[in-house]
Amino acid sequence: MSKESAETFESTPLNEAPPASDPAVENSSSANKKKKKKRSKNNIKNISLIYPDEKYPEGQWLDYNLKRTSEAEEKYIAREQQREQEWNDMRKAAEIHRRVRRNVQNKIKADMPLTDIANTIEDATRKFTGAEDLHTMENPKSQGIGFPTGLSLNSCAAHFTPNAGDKTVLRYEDVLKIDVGVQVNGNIVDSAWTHTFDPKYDNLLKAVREATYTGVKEAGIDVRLTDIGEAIQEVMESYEVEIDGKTYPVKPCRNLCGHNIAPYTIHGGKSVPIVKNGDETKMEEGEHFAIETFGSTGRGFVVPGGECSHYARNAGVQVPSSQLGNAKKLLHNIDTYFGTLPFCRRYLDRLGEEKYLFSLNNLVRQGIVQDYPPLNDEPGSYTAQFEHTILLHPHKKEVVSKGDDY
Ligand code: HZT
Ligand code: MN
Ligand code: MN
Repeated sequence: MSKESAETFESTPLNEAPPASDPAVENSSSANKKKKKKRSKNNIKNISLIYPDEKYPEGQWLDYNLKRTSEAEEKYIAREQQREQEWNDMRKAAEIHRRVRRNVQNKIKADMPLTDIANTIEDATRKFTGAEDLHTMENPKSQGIGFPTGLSLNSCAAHFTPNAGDKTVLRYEDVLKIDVGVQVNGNIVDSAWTHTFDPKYDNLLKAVREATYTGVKEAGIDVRLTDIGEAIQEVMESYEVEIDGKTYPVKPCRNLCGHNIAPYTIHGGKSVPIVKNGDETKMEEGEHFAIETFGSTGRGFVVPGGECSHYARNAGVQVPSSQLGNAKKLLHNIDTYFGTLPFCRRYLDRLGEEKYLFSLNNLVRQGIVQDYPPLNDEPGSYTAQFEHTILLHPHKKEVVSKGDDY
């Protein structure tokens, strides 16, 4: 035994004396010897009587062999720390999301321009994350807006946000989906709700809120995506809504989905259906999912249409700069300020980009950038959405974006 370990051994009090109240102590006193002759000399009895609180002394603690620590153990510890960091980043983004939405919920009024609503949300996100000026940030992608604020009205279910000059004003009769993204180190919280002023839409909102909660309840490690869709569909279709004297069944928008979220990637490759679709792919431990459902008084099917505002760089598509022509500077700015995070035209305007539309369209045509046009159900219909981001921990799931509002 080495000198050091011998010292370690001696400094570790093993076989500590049992508690003073223990009968074993009394037993050893000579005064009691005659009196207690009938009791067992060796005090062998159920050990729980000696340790009534069931807390037993710890053994000797020794460090592992240094070599083993530096290999398997260190890798394990690093991965564990990275997971804790990721979860903490998600909780920071979620806390910001709750504060951003509380702020806009207190300000939203009929007759507000959608541009003002978007700026209220996005300015608050920039302040909370310390991402007010992308030009002076050391790492402009380290935290901030996760994706463009969705402000989709009525039959438009998703992916509308105003472009420059948009004059759309929110009206009392509108059904507005507000979809907000916050990211910290690329960990994106994606959560949305539906705002209405008129109580005539209450059953539509209730159907979709309950459908989303059902998706959250069904989600879990090893759960098949089609089974989540089936449960969502059943709840959604159990509702109807009467609007202006006409009764509508609430239909899921069957070609809209939830999705997993990977770092700096809003769509990680898995889609969570909101109808039974036969996809037997399973959710896995450690994944993050956006659980979102859309209900409609229309067809329950969306088509792309209208002016595009949302875009994102396609991950892994690299193109020689000789092929970029006029789009070279624009792509450089996209890579610098957004990477693979979705962005919108307003964010390019803010960076000082001008007359970029031709270049942007070229990048879309070449597959370097993906466009996400507005998604619309039939004209005159009403669509609603609720969405939460969940984390699949080993033994429980965390609805990280949950608030007291929804
Ligand atoms: C795309 C672009 C964005 C992801 C869902 C969604 C808003 O419809 C697989 C399933 C932001 C998000 C997305 F700018 N989309 N969640 N919140 N939109 S999606 C999709 O394209 S891909 C769903
Ligand atoms: Mn969303
Ligand atoms: Mn989403």
